[in-house]
Amino acid sequence: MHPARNFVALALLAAPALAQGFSYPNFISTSGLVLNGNALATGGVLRVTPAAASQRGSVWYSQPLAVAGGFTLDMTFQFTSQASSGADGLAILFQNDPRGTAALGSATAGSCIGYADNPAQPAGVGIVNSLALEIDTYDAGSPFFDGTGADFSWHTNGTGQNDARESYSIGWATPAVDFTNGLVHSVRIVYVPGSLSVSYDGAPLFTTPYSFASGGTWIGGASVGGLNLIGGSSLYVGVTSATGGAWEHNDVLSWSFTPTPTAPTTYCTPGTSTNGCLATISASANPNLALSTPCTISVTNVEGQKSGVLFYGLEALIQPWSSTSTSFLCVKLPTQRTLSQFSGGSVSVCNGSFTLDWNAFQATTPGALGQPWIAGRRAQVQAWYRDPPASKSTNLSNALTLTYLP
Ligand SMILES: [Ca+2]
Ligand SMILES: [Ca+2]
Repeated sequence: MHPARNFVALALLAAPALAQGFSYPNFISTSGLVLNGNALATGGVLRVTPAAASQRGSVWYSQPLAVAGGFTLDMTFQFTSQASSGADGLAILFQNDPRGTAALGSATAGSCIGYADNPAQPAGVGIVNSLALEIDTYDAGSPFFDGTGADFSWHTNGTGQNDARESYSIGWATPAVDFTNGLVHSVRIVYVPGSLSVSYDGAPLFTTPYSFASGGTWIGGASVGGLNLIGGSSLYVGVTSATGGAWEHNDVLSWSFTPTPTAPTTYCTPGTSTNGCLATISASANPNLALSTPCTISVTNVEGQKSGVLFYGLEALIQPWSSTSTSFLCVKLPTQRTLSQFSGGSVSVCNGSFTLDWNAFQATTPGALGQPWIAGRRAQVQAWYRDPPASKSTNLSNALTLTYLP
């Protein structure tokens, strides 16, 4: 097979699994998204509402996505062209409303941010059976009583119509750097059953107890129930916005959603050693922040009596090891090496192995790449070993993705 064609085919087959997730580095294409109301894509940006009075928009990924086992959602956003201090911000939504990908909240107040009912109006249209993270840019008075005009706030009303009144919040925080300053900011949501963690501009901001199954607690102290999930595990994921008598461009610049793998996953393909060995990597479980879950990495089917090393990076990037090698480098630089190892076993036989206690390495290597780890962060791990007759005198295993759990 032609080497270049071989590489392309392998790269396509071996890419990390992104099943049931999405990634939009920009919105030059909105393929896979459903835009409602005044939402539009312009210049590679998703403008959920434009800077004009009384706008309303929602954007949904077209398929329900698995949420129940945990996920990581990343978004970059920007508020510009503010009039009358700017309004009303964005809300990130998780919902199973009967309207599906047509769901859109009340038009009667910008403070509903495109998802909520307006309690001052009869016959509301708040998105039912939903959880919202407001990125709220407008400090409204009665009946909403926002905490501030620049806060994140989680809102839910269980299976009923969601509500933007602050009494329906289950947790909120105001970041030190105001997201209404016209600059691009980032938010990351990590959900593990029982907790919602929000990071802002790369630093942890606040964590809220919540489970889609059992709900949470409103800030006033009363309990609120969970949601009815699609097929018991999934919800529509989207973003909404609205403006009223004050306005701004409420823009999303990039957006991704990744369900948490319940187990470590592998990708890429092992190189074939001189004696036909295919070194294969695996791990016992994903690590957690407290390093309390054993995480043992094993590389088996290694050629016997070879020295090697396990190494890792923070992103996957699959590239040929050399033009004549059967191996691929599957980890993007920079990388972190662990200690050199010896494969044991017998000469010319595929019975060697390497092993790494991930937790022990992290605990005994302060400042190692990736530290301090945060929930949802991934490590891409691979093994390299000596094989003198081979191209570059070395070969590599396939690769492993670990995802940090809280
Ligand atoms: Ca508000
Ligand atoms: Ca609010």
